[in-house]
Amino acid sequence: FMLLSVGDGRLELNIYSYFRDLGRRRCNVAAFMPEAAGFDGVSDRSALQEFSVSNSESFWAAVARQRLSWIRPFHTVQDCDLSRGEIKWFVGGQLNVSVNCLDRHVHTCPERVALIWERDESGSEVKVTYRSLLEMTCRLGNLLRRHGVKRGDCVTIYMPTCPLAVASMLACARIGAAHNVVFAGFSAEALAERIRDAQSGTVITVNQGVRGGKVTELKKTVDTAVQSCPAVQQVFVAMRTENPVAMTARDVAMEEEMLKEDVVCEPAAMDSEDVLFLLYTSGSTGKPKGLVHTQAGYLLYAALTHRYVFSYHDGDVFGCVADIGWITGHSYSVYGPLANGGTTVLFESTPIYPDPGRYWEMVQRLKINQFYGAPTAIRLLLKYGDEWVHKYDRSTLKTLGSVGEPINTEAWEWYHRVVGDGRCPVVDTWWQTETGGICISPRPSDADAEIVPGMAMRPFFSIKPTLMDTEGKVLTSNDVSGALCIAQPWPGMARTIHNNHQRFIETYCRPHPGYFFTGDGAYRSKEGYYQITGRLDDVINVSGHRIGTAEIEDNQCAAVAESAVIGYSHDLKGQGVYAFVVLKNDVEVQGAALCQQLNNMVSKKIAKYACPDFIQFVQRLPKTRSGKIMRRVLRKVVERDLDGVGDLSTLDDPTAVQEIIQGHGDLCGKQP
Ligand code: 6R9
Repeated sequence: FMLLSVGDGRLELNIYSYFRDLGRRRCNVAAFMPEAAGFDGVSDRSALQEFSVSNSESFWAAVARQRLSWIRPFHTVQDCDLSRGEIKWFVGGQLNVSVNCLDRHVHTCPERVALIWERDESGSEVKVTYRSLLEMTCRLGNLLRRHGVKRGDCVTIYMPTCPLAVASMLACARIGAAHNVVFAGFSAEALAERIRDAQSGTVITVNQGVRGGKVTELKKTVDTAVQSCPAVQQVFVAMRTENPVAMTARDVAMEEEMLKEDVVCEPAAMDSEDVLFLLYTSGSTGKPKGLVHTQAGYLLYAALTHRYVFSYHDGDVFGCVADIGWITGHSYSVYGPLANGGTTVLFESTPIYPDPGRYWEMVQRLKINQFYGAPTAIRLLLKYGDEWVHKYDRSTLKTLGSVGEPINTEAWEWYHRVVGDGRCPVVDTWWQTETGGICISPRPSDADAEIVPGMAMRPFFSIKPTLMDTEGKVLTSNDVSGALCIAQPWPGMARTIHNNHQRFIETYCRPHPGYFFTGDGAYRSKEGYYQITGRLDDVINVSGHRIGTAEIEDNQCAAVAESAVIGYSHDLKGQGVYAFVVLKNDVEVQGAALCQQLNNMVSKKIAKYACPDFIQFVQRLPKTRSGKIMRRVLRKVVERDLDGVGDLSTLDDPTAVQEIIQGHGDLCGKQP
């Protein structure tokens, strides 16, 4: 270099800047992700992305060694066959998830805050350090063990979002039991169905829940549920409020008993592919499916996406406002942040309690750096106006995230401009219970890389999205729409459906052999960015909650002969529920009373959010000659797109449609 610089000044300058840039790029990418230093030919971020896709094994092996703490190293990075639904990662490795989420941080920074519990009662947050969360987890692990919970057992958790719920999840992980968190808004019947399907012998709950200032009787709901779950031997009851509840011989006062336990609990050495948890979600049949996630791959994927999608750094306060009953709460309130040694907020309340400033007052008080929420809440808050946001200091915010459903441009712009003062990148993150963690999101990408409103845009490391046409052929060009598949396995993906591997294969592997089929449709723009267009199956998404139309239709009401439920676009909720109901011959229509009765049934069987917004009584449903209900036709009627109804010649009785159009007009004239 010195020699070259003699004589030709220009050459010196060029060569100097060449080496400087090279050094900087290398340095940058390794500073961004230390593992990258060991990847051949990876000198910038786009090369890193390409490397992760075309050398996914080397990529994940390096990340797994660097970011997880192993009891025994793995000998095989992956052993997968997507066409048979066989997925294994980090084979031969052993680790303990709770050790990865707690002990290793306790060694380096015991007093760091792990959880900030944002209780329903605003301004009464509780901070839990890593040391005390480990202690809580160990006591609980010992308590479960003393009560006979063994490695491989499944524990159902029916609790609001709170530190004891997190400790319960981690205690299961510590002793090698699987957890099955059921959203505390679900009814006794829905809970019972999930307890039975999971073959769970132990339930953990609280005396009462508190949300939006209202008390819910969670223990009573569990009492009702377990009446139809003969396998349940014990129910641990924590006290969320001071009100005593009736206890039976089966019940154990959790906090009291925890105090008697040791604060040290030997962690079980788990195989990478042992089950970490089941989580039920809706599919297109009446029966919810228990997706199974395993230890190492899930944890690693949650941790890496949390770190890179949100640009989470040490010391940041991460505020995911999802309930722990959903996958978002699992991956981004609990496992991702804790694996990264982060500080995570557990949000127990609602966006409008005590008023529509709740989120932003919380951001100010807790100094939140990354805020992760749902479009439905953003749309709701937008309607209350900007003042509720402006009242509070949001200068700590660095990244805003959105998840659960498509975010419309208006909501996106408001989130970006008003909440983030135009300073913070908004990441619209696409993923599913099945994917374990975020798969498509605008970040990570270069700091100045464009972000298009309402688009998830870019695949995460190693994710290879593929669009299929209606014939199942791969669409290779841009500016096309198709069925969204993922072309190669990644560590975070679900491994099976509990007790029903056949359904797993049929739902995700069979539609496009060799690919994982997501059930969503997507558009790939001219630039190659992805935009999710919605479900292709009979699943609707109400305020970010998945419900199968069949689950609602499955209600056994004596007056109903048959029904068809569809989703329609709804201002606030994203999608609303519209039910077409055919009554039995001898039933006299008592419109309002019957509607009330049907609504009660749905909220009893599933949850309140699944109740139809509209119930239209009809004489018959449009069907094909083979007897299949033509939902497409019903959707078009509700969307008032009569031209789009299309060819009705395959219908058994085309006049049914006329009657439905008429009835829809009458109903929607009456109901708002
Ligand atoms: C994480 C979660 C998954 C379904 C998914 C899709 C919809 C999620 C989205 C999105 C558009 C986004 N979805 N994120 N649609 N844009 N950013 O929500 O999991 O409850 O299993 O729902 O939600 O339809 O298939 P889950």
